[in-house]
Amino acid sequence: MPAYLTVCQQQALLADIRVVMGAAPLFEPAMPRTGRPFSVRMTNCGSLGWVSDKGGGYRYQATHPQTGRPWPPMPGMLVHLWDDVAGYPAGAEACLVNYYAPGARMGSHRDEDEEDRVAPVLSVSLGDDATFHVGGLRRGDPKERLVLRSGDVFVLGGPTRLAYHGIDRIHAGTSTLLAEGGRINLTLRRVGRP
Ligand code: MD3
Ligand code: FE
Repeated sequence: MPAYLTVCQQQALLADIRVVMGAAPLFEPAMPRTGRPFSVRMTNCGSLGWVSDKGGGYRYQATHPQTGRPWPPMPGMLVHLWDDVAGYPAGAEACLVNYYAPGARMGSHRDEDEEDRVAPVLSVSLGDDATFHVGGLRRGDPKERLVLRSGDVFVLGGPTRLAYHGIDRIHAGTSTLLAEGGRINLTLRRVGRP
């Protein structure tokens, strides 16, 4: 849903996310086994958050990996967004906040750490444009590329829910929403089966 959020709504949502990042600072996730750091920094809000590190691998947990505190609550705007567009009877449990500085990227992967694969994943883009790719259920399947812009909301449901996808690059300087530049992506997820 291109330009689903007005600039005013993007600013209000960003203010809420700044509060989240104040309580739950961005951390540097790392690959399982190798410990290689991601170029994307992350935090979460909601009852569960997605984390990854060398020893523990990909997982959802109720607390911040560095502060040990529970994740801050999901802002009301995101609760309402999920209720308006997810078309799912149960609420989102996790909102993963990804911060891409210019130059950061996210390699092709599938979101498969959720027990509930029926609920959609909902993505909100804030800040600089990004080139996004989505393929099929196999890594080698042909990929489609599109640009995600600030205010776009993407609903990943049905067969696309388990498709390979990633972020190829951030187009620095294409938005003034974030004073520091770069891009924030929010993904709202249902983790457990209702
Ligand atoms: C397609 N984030 O956090 S959001 C992720 O822009 C992630 O930060 C990207 O991939 C980002 O896991 C892409 C759009 C998105 C999210 C989930 C999907 C696309 C998807 C699940 C299946 C297929
Ligand atoms: Fe993903």
